[in-house]
Amino acid sequence: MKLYYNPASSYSQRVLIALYEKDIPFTPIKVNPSDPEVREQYQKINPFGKIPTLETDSGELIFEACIIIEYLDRQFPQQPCLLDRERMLEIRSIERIIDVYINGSREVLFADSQRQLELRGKKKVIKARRLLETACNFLEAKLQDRTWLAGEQFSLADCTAAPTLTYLRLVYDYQHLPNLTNYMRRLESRSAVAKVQREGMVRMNQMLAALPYPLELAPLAHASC
Ligand SMILES: N[C@@H](CCC(=O)N[C@@H](CS)C(=O)NCC(=O)O)C(=O)O
Repeated sequence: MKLYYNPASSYSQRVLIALYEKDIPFTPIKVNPSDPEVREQYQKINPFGKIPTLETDSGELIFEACIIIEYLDRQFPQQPCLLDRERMLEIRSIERIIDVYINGSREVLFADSQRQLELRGKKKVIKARRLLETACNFLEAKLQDRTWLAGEQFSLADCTAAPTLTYLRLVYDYQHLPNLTNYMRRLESRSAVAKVQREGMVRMNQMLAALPYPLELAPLAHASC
């Protein structure tokens, strides 16, 4: 099984977390779709030019991070079970909320942070920030009485949340939300998440250094007792 990915890509990281959590062997193939030559070749594998893509041993190509994780969970039933049937709807709904409202808004805020000052903060950005705040508050409420986003078992929703909430700290510091902040600390204490963060850091730091307007990951403050 081959995974076409990039260590700094948050969508790739979702899948890597699932692979590491389940200890599934795979062949990693690093791709940089922003290189035009690489992109042209890669589009023969994924016509959208998006990473990640999973190629199964029978040559089937699977696109979209959440579908790849679903495939892995079906084929490799070992723990953790990432899409528990009983919690399926909630897991999927949280995954969508993170992908669309948190990650989507994060991308809008990121693009805005790289515009000239006088061009920033337009209507679309204000709307994105509102959606982002609503989605973070939604997760904060979910985490009131549970360890992971869909209950006591680590799931697809958490594979999606870990890289998204890491990169979110570039443009939005959510540490006024204690449940979400403590949840991020719990995520970082999982070896699969820590490994993915370590592997992505080098490339991410290179990308941050090349930005016209500098950004930094807001560090997670230490937990108060
Ligand atoms: N909906 C896709 C999104 C994947 C995606 O946007 N990947 C980014 C990297 S994080 C990418 O390939 N960007 C290159 C491009 O858009 O050309 C998924 O869930 O896998």
